[in-house]
Amino acid sequence: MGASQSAGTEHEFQDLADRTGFSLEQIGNINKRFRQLSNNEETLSREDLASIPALDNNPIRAQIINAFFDKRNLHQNETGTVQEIGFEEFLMVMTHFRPAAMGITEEERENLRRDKLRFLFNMHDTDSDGTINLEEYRRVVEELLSKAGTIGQETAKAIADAAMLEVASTTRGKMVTGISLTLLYCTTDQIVDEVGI
Ligand SMILES: [Ca+2]
Repeated sequence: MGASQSAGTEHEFQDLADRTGFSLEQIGNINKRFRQLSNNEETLSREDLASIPALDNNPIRAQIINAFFDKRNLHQNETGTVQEIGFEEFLMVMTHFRPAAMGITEEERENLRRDKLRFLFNMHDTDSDGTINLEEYRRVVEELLSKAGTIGQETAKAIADAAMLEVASTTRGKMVTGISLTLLYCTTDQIVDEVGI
């Protein structure tokens, strides 16, 4: 019984490794973490992720959690959200954080970078309309600065407005994919640390 079960898992993991680019060892570790977070259930809810203590002080905690339930990140070519995710979906979201493997081509590296930027962009394009408007951008800046302590909300708003004004002068008030969000690029590594993979 045990043997056939583990053979099935091995086969599944190999299939997932082929599809995601993760190694079998990485998939095993992510699976262990998934089971821990879901209390050994088949699916994971927002509440399960909200229980990660390392996320408590993260200014964009809510967006990080939402990102795991956002269909755009689940490679489903759809918008909207799901209530719960299974291991495969959890892994699909984690592919956005996959470190670049040794010996990949320049083109592959560029694709990975774009993928991460798209993920971050989606995180802040909360109404999924493909652009980040002033209101969404203000929220990003306010949240990122909210833990700085000495910076008040009005200051954060002024910083966001000034940055958006600069973008608006060339793009009519709407930010196109990737622009200025490069500054948030480091966030993906932080997410990996905090989710504990
Ligand atoms: Ca939007």
